[in-house]
Amino acid sequence: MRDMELIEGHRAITPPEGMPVWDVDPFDTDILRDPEAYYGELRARGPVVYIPRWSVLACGQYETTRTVFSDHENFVSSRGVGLNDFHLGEPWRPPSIILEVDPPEHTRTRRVMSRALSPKVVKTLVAMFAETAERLVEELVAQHRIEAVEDLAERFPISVFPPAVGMRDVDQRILVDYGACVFNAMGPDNALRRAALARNAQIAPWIMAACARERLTEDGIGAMIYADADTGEIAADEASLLVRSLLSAGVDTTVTGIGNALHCFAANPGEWDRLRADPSLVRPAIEEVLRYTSPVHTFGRTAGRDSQIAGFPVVEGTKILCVLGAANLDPGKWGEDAGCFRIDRRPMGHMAFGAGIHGCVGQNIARAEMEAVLTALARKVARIEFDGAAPWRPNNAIHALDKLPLKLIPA
Ligand code: OVM
Repeated sequence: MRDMELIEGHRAITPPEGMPVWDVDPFDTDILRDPEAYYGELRARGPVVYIPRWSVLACGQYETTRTVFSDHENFVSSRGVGLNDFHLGEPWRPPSIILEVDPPEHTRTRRVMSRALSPKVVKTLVAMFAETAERLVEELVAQHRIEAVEDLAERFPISVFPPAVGMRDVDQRILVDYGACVFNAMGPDNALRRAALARNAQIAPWIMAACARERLTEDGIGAMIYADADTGEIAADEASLLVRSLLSAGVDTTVTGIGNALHCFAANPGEWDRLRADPSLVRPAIEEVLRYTSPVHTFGRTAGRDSQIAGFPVVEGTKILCVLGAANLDPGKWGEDAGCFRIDRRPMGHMAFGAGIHGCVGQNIARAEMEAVLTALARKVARIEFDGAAPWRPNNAIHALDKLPLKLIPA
């Protein structure tokens, strides 16, 4: 251990006995822009592979990915879910006290967040979500041609989520960019991560200030979290960090989910017709969007002790990339048409929200946002057509569109 070699701030490992070795950079911008071939090859090479470029393991087959991701006892989050091992170096920001912790620390903060984002709370927001979506979609349909990333995918969550949290002043650019920073920071020290961290120097102070109790309304999700500081369930500085988690994980992800949904339907007009013919398919349609174009494509874990993956030995300190995007397209799980977007698939057990004790705590609110947007669109828009190139935006952990020029054909 004394002369342990580090790479990307984690323990450099030797290839585990018998494990396939793949000389690839999963964070190469070409792969991040168009990952499907990489996903397929990752799954084809085996349940787990060793990637020398970053001295990490990676899995993309559904079963193994799910097993590793939900095994919080062997594969911990407290050492960071990116490539840096928090045991061996300073994290780039004070760690999240819900994402980057293990039980027992995780249990208390998770309980507070679960309550603040419970189905009961989400229910109180759906009318506001629906009205906002109706108004926004009406305006955009009148416009006819839109740049759907900024005009809709970003604008909708920014119009509803920060107000739901209780934020009084909202800045679309800062909030969306902060999410991009957090997710790019999970990757290696590449150009994406460097740019994100440089940008974060300006953003982080704004974000932390926005998390203070006196900046929040008394009736929002943020106030609910602070109320748990009054009872002593958490400390006041923990409340502000949990509000930071809302802003870290709750904006860029839903922006991406909505943008990706629009892309799915522009590319599959027959599925749009089906949704319009039967609006009760909106919920399964959302799950299929999440499976087919998972907003979070890759998330890491660290082996907290010597263990095994798919029968191969894994030493303590090993970083494992769980490629959720690959698992969600695995024909071994979803069948030979895994690569088809079908809104009636009902893809039970998809990995877009993760799995296990760290499974997305905001998934109910995320679904509610997507439902509001798709429902309003299904009522008012007969066809969603591409109106130019729709390139993807490379990010070390998020699979999002950079631009999405669309024509909305009114119903
Ligand atoms: C957090 C956090 C940040 C990014 C993602 C996430 C998907 C959580 O700060 O707690 O979960």
